[in-house]
Amino acid sequence: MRLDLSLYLVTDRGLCAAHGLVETVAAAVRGGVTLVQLRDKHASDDELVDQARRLKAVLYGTGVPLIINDRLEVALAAGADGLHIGQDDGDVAEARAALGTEAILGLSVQTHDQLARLDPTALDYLGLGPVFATPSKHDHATPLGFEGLAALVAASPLPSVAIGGLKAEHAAAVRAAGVEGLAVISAICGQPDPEAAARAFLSRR
Ligand code: TZP
Ligand code: MG
Repeated sequence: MRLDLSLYLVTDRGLCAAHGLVETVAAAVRGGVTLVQLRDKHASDDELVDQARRLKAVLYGTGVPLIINDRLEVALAAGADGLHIGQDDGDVAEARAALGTEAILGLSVQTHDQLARLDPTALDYLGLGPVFATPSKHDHATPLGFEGLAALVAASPLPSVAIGGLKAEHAAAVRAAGVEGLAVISAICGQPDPEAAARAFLSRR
């Protein structure tokens, strides 16, 4: 599946609850989201596989890939298009070996040290952040700001998305830092009209 990082929706159970997970994702994709990550730190593997299957059904035919956060077993069981892992979520090479060469594999990166240590041949993209402090991730690293983001992008061996506190009005400045796209939770999931919220990001590119 083609990897288009332009607008990456990351789901959150609480924030998606207003419209429901599946309808939130469907609306966001109508609004132009190009990639979807199912992220739920609390769901059991079985619950997550079930949610992933429902999201796959709604994404079918759209060309928008479904990525699973953290849980390799869930990504494999649900037949998802890929996996996104953090620095403490296990080994990139092992994940690649299990997923195969066709799957999309992304890694979160917060520092230059982490950039220097990663193996770009095993990965498809990087998530760089947080750009700003955000209540959507409680244990996030020190925010990079636009300048920190630009420095990290300049050193990145792979295409990247920025994440963390991003709103539509940040789209131009974030892209100017050199990333391929923006990843967002609350600016789409938590909005009264997720379709319009997604569209607002793309009208400001
Ligand atoms: N990783 C770094 S910040 C973040 C994640 C998952 C949360 C982003 O959420 P929001 O609501 O777009 O700030
Ligand atoms: Mg993680």
